[in-house]
Amino acid sequence: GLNLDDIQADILIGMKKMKELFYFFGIDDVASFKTKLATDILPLITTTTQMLENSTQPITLLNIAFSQRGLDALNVSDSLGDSDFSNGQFNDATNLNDPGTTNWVPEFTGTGIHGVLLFASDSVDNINDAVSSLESAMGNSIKKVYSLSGAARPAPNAGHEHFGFLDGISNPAVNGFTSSPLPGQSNVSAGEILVGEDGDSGRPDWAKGGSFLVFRQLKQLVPEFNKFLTDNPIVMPNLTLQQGSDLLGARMVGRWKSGAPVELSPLFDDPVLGGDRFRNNDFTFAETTDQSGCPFGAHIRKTRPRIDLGTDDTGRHIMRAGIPYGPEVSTDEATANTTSTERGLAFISYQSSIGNGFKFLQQTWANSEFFAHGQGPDPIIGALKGAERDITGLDPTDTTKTTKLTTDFVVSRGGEYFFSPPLSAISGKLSV
Ligand code: N7H
Repeated sequence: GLNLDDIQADILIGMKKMKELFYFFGIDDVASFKTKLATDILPLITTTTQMLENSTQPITLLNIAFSQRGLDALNVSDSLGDSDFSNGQFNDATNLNDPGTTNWVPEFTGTGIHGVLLFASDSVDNINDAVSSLESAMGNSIKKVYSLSGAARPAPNAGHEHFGFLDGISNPAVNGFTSSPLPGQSNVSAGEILVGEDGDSGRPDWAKGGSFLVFRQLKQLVPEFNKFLTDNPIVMPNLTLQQGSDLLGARMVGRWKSGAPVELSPLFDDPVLGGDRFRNNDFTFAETTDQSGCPFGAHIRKTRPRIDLGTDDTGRHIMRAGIPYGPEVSTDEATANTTSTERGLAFISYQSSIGNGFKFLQQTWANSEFFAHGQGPDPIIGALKGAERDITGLDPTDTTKTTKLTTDFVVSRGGEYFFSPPLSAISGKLSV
């Protein structure tokens, strides 16, 4: 079975707290860092076992992950067997169809990021306390290169991402970990998320129970997205203009803001359904050419096609653990329909293979104009290097109609590929 004392907390459960800080660091003094990794960081790392009960969670949760450059700095020469990880995300920007790297956070384009510390807690004060005490313990062995603060949105939008949609609904159930999968949840072998576990092979022994962590800072143009919906309501006799705009947004995502799937509630939101975890994921997609349920191109259909591929056993599952960053839309921004302060999603996914997980979903599914029904790219995250995205199927009254998206409402600001090691590697291989 899985050794839950050895697996970091964020991977299988997610360090779900109101606040999270991503602290990207470089290693300056390797010998000193190795010593302190074992003595000062290891005791603070939150395990999956600890995460299972509120009573065993520390005030501030901590996880750590390393980039390939970080492993190189630590003189770890074993290959983890993942070429995307080894090459780093900056070298993947073109493959991912990012609109160039001028939008990238400069620190993600350089070579200075060796690792990331993930701090999560109920308050920013708690996190700041944990950061300063860790910084003083680490002394000059590391330096901060960049950081990003994430926060759940204020009530009543906690749990919703910045476009307004409930997030964190659909993550896979992991064999040997998830005791009672929810209706409609995918079931994956542990090796689809964790390296060296059932279904995954070819890794060094010390990596078993670890997982590749994909970090992406995804800027969201919220006022622009809202304006697009307002300008392009789906016109149906029984809908007001506002309802028509809401319907377009729901069909782009595949869910209403409450989380209710459009496949089950095609024309109007159903907040009771959206909030019911026993029902809100319990569906598959019907092969209707009229796309009267969920559009072929909707974000959740692109990223998890369910029956579209004939089986859900696709080997293309990720565990998502992101959190919003940036402030709420201001009145000025809403009035001007223009973003002036950056906000978005600090996207995190865990998988045992970046090429089968995040990268496959982004590159082969979301960006593709033809997968799975030839409807164009994903209207939320699909990218064509900044070019116009033409999508059919969003208007249920005429599925041949092309919706032209001249703006990317989600813009990559880059990120990095990391490996989240098991605790036994933190005390062993990485610190000796
Ligand atoms: Fe997505 N959104 O608000 O529109 N996503 N996503 N995502 N996403 C999901 O099911 C969103 C991104 C997946 O199992 C929901 O938990 C936004 C990337 C997958 O049915 C919503 C951004 C990738 C699923 C959003 C973003 C994915 C999923 C429904 C960027 C991978 C589960 C809530 C800013 C490459 C599909 C839920 C399933 C769900 C949104 C990014 C993948 C609301 C705004 C980059 C696999």
